[in-house]
Amino acid sequence: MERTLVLLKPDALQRDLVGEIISRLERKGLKIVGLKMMQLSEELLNEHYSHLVGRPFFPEVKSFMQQTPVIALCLEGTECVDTVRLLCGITKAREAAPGTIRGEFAMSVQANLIHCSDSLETAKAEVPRFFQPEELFSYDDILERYIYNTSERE
Ligand code: IDP
Ligand code: MG
Repeated sequence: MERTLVLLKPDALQRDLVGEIISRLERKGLKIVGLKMMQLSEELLNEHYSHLVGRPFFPEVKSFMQQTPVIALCLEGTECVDTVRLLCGITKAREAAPGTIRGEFAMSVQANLIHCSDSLETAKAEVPRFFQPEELFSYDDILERYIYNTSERE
């Protein structure tokens, strides 16, 4: 099954939205297979946001992402990369669709509460960037047969 990386950004911690956001992901039916708090280094951010290097706002984004530790999650589910992107909403939070995490709780382009991998290829690079193999868990989800039908579960 697909896995995707989620980061709850410093604004989520400062605004006491960690539980709300994790709860939404959990209730959707996504399986938590990794979860930890970590302080992001300059080096890790340069790699993680390499597509933003050279953009005028990049130094501020990096400083923002280091203001507090972040919560990193690895989620598992059928086609979960796209699903989690849909739940998050677009980057510019004040225009994100109602019902999405950014659309419900944020106004900013920068402080938009959550990061999630943007494609399966990106997720495959991002999950091992943030989690060691022993920090990821496989376990039976007893509700899985109610979350997916048989053909969706491979
Ligand atoms: P995404 O988080 O929706 O995938 P990206 O374009 O990958 O968006 O940008 C990564 C993060 O960089 C954004 O979530 C946001 O925090 C920040 N960012 C992106 N564009 C801007 C901008 O124009 N101004 C300020 N911050 C930005
Ligand atoms: Mg992105």
